[in-house]
Amino acid sequence: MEKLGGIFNPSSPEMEAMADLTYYVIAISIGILAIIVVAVAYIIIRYRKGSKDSSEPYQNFGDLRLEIVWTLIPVAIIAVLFQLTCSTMKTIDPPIGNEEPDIVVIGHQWWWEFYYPKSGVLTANEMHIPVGKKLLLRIESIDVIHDFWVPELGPKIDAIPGHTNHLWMGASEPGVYLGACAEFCGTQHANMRIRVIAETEEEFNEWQKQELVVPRTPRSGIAGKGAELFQTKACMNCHTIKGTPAAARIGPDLTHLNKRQTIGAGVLTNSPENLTKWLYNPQKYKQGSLMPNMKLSDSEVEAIVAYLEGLK
Ligand code: HEC
Ligand SMILES: [Cu+2]
Repeated sequence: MEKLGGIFNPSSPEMEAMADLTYYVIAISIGILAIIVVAVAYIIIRYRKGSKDSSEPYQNFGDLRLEIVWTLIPVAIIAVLFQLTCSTMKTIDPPIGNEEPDIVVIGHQWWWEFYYPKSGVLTANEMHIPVGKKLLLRIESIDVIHDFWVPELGPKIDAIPGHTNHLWMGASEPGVYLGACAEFCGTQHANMRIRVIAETEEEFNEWQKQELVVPRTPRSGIAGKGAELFQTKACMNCHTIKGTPAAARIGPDLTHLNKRQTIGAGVLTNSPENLTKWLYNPQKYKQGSLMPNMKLSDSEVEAIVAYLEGLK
């Protein structure tokens, strides 16, 4: 089940606090506007030309009591807004300490890397979280400034090279929450999508256990040929597949590629057909992507797809 919606469909305690604050501010502003509109309307009608008493209304200068009142009322309104803002910030702002994060988010042109330091899971573009938990995220960037934003779950937060930011992440309901990079970061900025997959604790633990399994490398058949090609066709210079010499992090970790719903940070759904298309020419689906066209032959693509499809 995919959930669409934005900041007005909050699905985490942090986002609920932010939405509440927005509603309070809007309600107070509408209240002020209503008082002013009514007062102006009354004066316009009461003192209009031709009315029973159209003489100049009474002019009142230097009334200390009135001046105190119209100073205190705005001060009180601002104090209320200030207090509401402070309590919201207390809910949404994570600690600025050296606490170990649950997930490290690393922005790359043009995809996201997710690392779970407590378990060692490394994955891309799709973040699994257990529902109802408050997780600490550390946001980083490897190249330029990106911005991590999943509107239903929390505020935007910049991913800045050489600097770390923190964010609380949690979801009240299971589901797939969509997000995207929210800071222009180059040609494929629009295709730098995020999927947060919130699942029950058991499902999450199962996923995490599967992610930590080192897949067996096929030695024979078409998949075996694919595994060999992966190491000889430069794929290994940019990608990691655990249990093989491929350990680079220029591109997404492919150890459990088959478990992901999309490829290319959301440009294609993950299927053997789409993986084939991607391998023939990633530039056709994500022009400017940092994965070059590898100019593979039909049989090479077929073998590599057979190999990658086996990576569950
Ligand atoms: C120069 C580095 C580089 C080389 C060489 C390279 N890739 Fe990639 N690859 C990337 C990058 C970067 C991405 C992410 C593209 C994006 O989403 O913008 C990627 C994405 C992928 C994806 C999609 C993964 C996902 O989760 O979205 C697959 C599959 C893939 N590469 C397979 C291969 C194979 C197979 C080869 C060898 C034939 C290869 N790559 C060679 C850099 C490289
Ligand atoms: Cu970006």
